[in-house]
Amino acid sequence: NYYKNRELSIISAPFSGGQGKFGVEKGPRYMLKHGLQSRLEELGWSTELEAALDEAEFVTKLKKEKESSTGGSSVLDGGVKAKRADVVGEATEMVYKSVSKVVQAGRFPVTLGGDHSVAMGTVSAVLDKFPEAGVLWIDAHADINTIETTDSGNLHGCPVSFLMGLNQDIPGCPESLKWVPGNLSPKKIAFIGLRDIDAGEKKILKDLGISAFSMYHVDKYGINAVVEMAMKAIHPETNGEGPIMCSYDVDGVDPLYIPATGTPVRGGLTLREGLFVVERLAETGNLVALDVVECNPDLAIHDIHVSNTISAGCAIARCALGETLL
Ligand code: HAR
Ligand code: MN
Ligand code: MN
Ligand code: MN
Repeated sequence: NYYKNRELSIISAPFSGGQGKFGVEKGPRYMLKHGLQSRLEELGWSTELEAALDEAEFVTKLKKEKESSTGGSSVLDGGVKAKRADVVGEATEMVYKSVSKVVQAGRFPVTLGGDHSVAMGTVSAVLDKFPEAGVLWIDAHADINTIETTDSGNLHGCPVSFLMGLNQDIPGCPESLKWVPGNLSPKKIAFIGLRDIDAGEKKILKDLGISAFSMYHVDKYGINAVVEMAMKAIHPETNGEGPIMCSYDVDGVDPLYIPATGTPVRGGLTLREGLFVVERLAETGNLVALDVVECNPDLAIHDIHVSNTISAGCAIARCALGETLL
């Protein structure tokens, strides 16, 4: 157990510029309003709140960028694509600084997104403190497009490629994102829940030999076996033991349970499978950091979709921090 003092910080990362839909910046505020902080306190954690960036300030910035002449265009010098790269670079570096402060102080960082681009900041900060950490990336998507392979140009589809340093030698790579250390080894990440991967991403996963457990594997082996295999994949020498960071995109869970998210894909994890993953991580005592990202209350078409999504997002955090352990 890496946090014997049971101290954590909830870090709000209310940022939406990694994709095109406003509303995902409201995720942290809604989860806090749902009572997340007191529920984590009830689990015996002493908690602090931290804001990596100002929600309103970045909404204004992104709206301005949208109205400007260059705002719509995503093609950069060299023909590569990266929408809103300046703002994404600025926001993710702010997230990096917040999470660094927390993790270096010996506190468990629970980062609430925002879109998944914020993980460039969270994972980089956690690797500084725990260089041997492995990352479990729970998602319908692999988020490993490079600025060359991305079709959409949305940087929330690219954080893993930045974390691995796959963009830094590509001509036209935005200066704003050069702060990312890019030192995540392809051997130190495993994906769970995949079901919507682009052709370019498939090639990267294959070429780099990255462990990826799709919904097919969940059906074939069951979620418990998949989590075991994933932990062993990121810590092969120690039979799965060692620090683990979990970057949890709520779209890994089926939209039946979590509908209010930007890129829902049917055929995902059941809510129980999705919670089991983090319950199992809590049980190991090896979890060192958690992200919960991509809750977008504005995309709900009924009120019940908002509460389902926000309560499930909060449940992911609570289970990761030990709620369901007996
Ligand atoms: N692969 C697509 C793209 O790169 C869709 C990415 C959607 N990403 C997220 N994060 N919701 O997982 O644009
Ligand atoms: Mn996703
Ligand atoms: Mn570098
Ligand atoms: Mn994602």
